[in-house]
Parts: sequence; C-alpha cells; structure tokens
Amino acid sequence: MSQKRKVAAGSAPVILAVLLAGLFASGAAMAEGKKSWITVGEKAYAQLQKMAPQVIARDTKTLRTNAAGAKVASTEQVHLVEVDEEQMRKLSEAIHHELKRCGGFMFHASEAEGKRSLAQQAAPPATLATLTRPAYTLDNAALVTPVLSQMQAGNITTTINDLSTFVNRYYTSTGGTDASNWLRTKWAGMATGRSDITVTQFAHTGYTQKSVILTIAGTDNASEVVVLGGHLDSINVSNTGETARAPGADDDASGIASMTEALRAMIANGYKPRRTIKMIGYAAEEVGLRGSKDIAANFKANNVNVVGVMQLDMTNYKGSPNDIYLFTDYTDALQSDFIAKLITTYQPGVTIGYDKCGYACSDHASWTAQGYYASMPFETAMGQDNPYIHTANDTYANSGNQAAHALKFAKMAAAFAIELGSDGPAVVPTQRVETFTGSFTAGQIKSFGPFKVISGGTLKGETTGTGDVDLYIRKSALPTTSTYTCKSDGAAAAETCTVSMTANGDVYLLLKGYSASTYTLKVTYSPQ
Ligand code: IPO
Ligand code: ZN
Repeated sequence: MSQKRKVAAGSAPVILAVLLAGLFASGAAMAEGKKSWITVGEKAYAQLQKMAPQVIARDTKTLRTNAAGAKVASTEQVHLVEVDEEQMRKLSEAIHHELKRCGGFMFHASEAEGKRSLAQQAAPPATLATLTRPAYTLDNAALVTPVLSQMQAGNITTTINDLSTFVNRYYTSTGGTDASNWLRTKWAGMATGRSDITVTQFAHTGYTQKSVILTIAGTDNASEVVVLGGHLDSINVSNTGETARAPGADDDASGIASMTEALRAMIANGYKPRRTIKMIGYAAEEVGLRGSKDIAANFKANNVNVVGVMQLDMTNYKGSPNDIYLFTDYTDALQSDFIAKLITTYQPGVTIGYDKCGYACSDHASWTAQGYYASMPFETAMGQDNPYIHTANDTYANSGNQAAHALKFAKMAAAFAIELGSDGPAVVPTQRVETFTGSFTAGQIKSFGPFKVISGGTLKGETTGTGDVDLYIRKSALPTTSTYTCKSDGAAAAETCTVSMTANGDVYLLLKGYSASTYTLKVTYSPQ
C-alpha cells in the first residue's frame, strides 16, 4: 500500500510541497515519504533490519543462486520490502561500507509487481517459447584474432575520461540524461556507413535517463540475439543531488568503454555477424537495476531469443591476483565455462578466478530473472574491488591511471560477440516416419530395426492399439525387457519414448504384448 497522503488538488499543502520539492530538489529534502518496493538478498536484508528495524519483509522466497547440478549450487532467501528514499540511500551506503560493495537490490514499481517478480525469480528458469542453447564451440579464430590484435587501451582511456567528465550520470540528473545522449551519438558515429547497425534509445517510466541500444543485425540468423551490456549511470551514495560529483570512471564507464573498444575493432575489421549482436548501455542500474529490468522484461514479453548475455560492470581496477573473476551466483555456469575457454584460448596470459557477488549485484541479474543465460566477468575477487566506487573519487587516476586491465575485458567481450555471433541457424535434421502394425498373444515379443540415426538426431517410438503393449528402445543392440536405453511400459497399448544420438548409430526397438493386443508402431527418426 502506498504511503502517499491524499490532499485535494490545488490545496495549500500541495502547492507548498511542490514549491519545497522544487527548492530542495536534491538530497534529503525530497527523501521523506516517497516509498519504493525492492527485493534484497540475505545480507542486505540483515543490514536493512539493523538500520530500520520497523521494515519487515512482505514476501520471502528461496532462490536457487545457480542452475540445478551446477558446480556451486546453493540457495539464498530473497525478501520484498517497502522502503522510503532515505532508507534506500542508506541501504546503498551500507552495501558499500558494511557489505564491501557485495550484493544490491532490485526495484519494483509496486507491491504486486514485486511479488510477481519474486515468484518468477523463484520459479525454475522460466522457459521461453524459443530459447536456443548455443553449442559453445570455438571455431572462429580467423575472425576473432585480427579484431583482438587491433584493440588498444588508449581508446578505452578516452571513453572512460569522456564519460567521467559529466558531473554525474545519476538517473534523474541532467548529467545522466546528457550521458545517455552522448553515448547514442558516439555509437551512431562509429556505425556511420553501416546500414546493418542501428542505435536507439529505450525510454523508461519515472525518470528521464534512457538506455542506449546498438544493434548489429545478423546476416542469416538474425532472430538469435547476443547481448553485451554495461550501465551508463553513476551514483554518489552520500549525495545524489544535481551537482554532486560522481565520475563513475570504474563504475561503470570502464564497462561501457570496454564494450565500445570491442565494437570499434569489430567495425574496423568489417565484421558482420550471422546472429544479431546488441550492445546496451543500461540506465539506472545503481538504483535497483531499473533499466535492465525493463529491457529484459520487454525482450521476454516479445519472446526474443537472446542466446547469451554478458555484463561488464567494473573492468579496470586491478586489485586481485587473478585478472578476470567469473561470478558463479545468478549466472549461467555453462556460458561462464565457455567464457573461461574464450579467455584461455585468445588471451593465454590472462588468469581466471571465481567468486560470488550476491543478489542483484548488477544487470546480469535482470536477465537471469527472466530465464536467459547470463554471465558477469568482474575486475577482482569480492572485497578487493575498487574502494572508490559510488563516491566523488571513482576516477581514472584511482583506477591506477591505466586501461590495460579493461583491455582484457574488451578482448574477452569481442571474442564472446564474434564466437557466438558467427553461428548460423541450427540445422533441423530431416525426419523419416515408418509405421508397423500387428497383433500379440499374451507374452509375445517382436523386434524392429536397426534404424540408422544421425548424430544430433533423435528416434521416437510411439504405439497405439488395444490391450497392453510395452515398448523398449536401445542404441547399438537389440533391447531386452531388462536392457534398454529407454522404455515405456504403462498398463495400456499407448506408449512413447525417445532416444537422442550424440554420434551416428543404429537404434533397435522391441515390443511386447503384455496381454493379447493389437498395435500400430510409429517410428520417427532423423536418418543418417
Ligand atoms: C560490484 C559488483 C560486485 C562486487 I564483489 C562488488 C561491487 C558493483 C556493483 N555492486 C555496483 O555498484 N554496480 O553498479
Ligand atoms: Zn556498477
């Protein structure tokens, strides 16, 4: 329930409130009263309870922090709470100081929307009508290598410094709006002469800052989309006013700059992807992943087949022994393994570590929440990241006056974009159907095959009829009622089971009449 008080329009208190809001349109004066719904993980919730004991969870769900069967499977309690602006700002501060910048929160437009979102996040990975799992093969070295060899730290420095020049890039500030327009103009300029590349802005509700989306249309597999992202907003958690300094050089000018350098080199090499590639500068990440949440939800609603998402948030502060840390929570393990392979293959000197970053630590979480495969390669291990973020001191100088670290991420991002971007449409194996009919006395068996099935294909057996028929299927040899690859032995004549092939091979079927029966057997398979 919203806490807004109802006052007749035009009444003195409203006019006074509007005047005051205008006068003190920064910091604490506006903070009181305005309520927001957010979801938080365990640590942030404990922190919030210390600061504001009256805040209680209005909904709680246990989320799996990784896919079932993943190397690092675990769960986390996530809570829906209502907070005012001051509590939200204090929470941001506490995440910074007490939780060592680990974790975050997700913003929701209302209690109902928060509950819906939490339920969706708790459900097993939401399945889209079409969601393609890429093969994750590394077979495009001829396209990747020349692009990587062209990439330069100096270009990353330039973009970081350009973005740091805005007083701040806060989601409601003039600088935040201007920075979005600047990025649109920069990317559009880089795409001059490429009619297959478009740059648009994605508007959000409740604030002026827009996300920026660059799209390289795929040549022959355009419906499959690869997303790379970073956030274009910044924050100073102790002062969110219009003129408060928040250069956000590392957080996250570095991620935008890494992505931009990958883009520059891809264009310089005339690279044209087969899948569609999107590079996104998200609005309003620092205030609850708001920009990415809208975009991921919009893509899901439109059933966009996003086959992979990489988030680049903080890429330029070298604070840990290894170079690139892959977060294992709220990310996809198979895709992150693929990214590790990209790193060891294309940047053999670059070392990899693994860590967790907690609930809603960056925009990848918005994609994970919608059931997409997302990864988050990060600049350091947890707790060793840039201590200056979210302050006026998040400058290029305080990232060690270098962009060599961010260059590793830029090269990884280009390898990701090109290796995933260069896959053509999946070849659907042709299907052959054969049918057999007959009858059984009780206990009688008959065998069928071999059917020569192609690698990557399937064979499905289906029976219909009268009485009680049991179906057994086996690869490479005749099945028996105790040795089979799959069986279907219900108490009727209707049975079905399917085997999948990882290599070319022979498949055999066995039918048994459990009682006197008649049958029609339909075998559907992908022939060699
Ligand atoms: C962040 C992410 C992971 C870790 I460990 C530490 C810090 C940054 C993120 N919380 C942020 O503020 N993004 O804008
Ligand atoms: Zn960030």
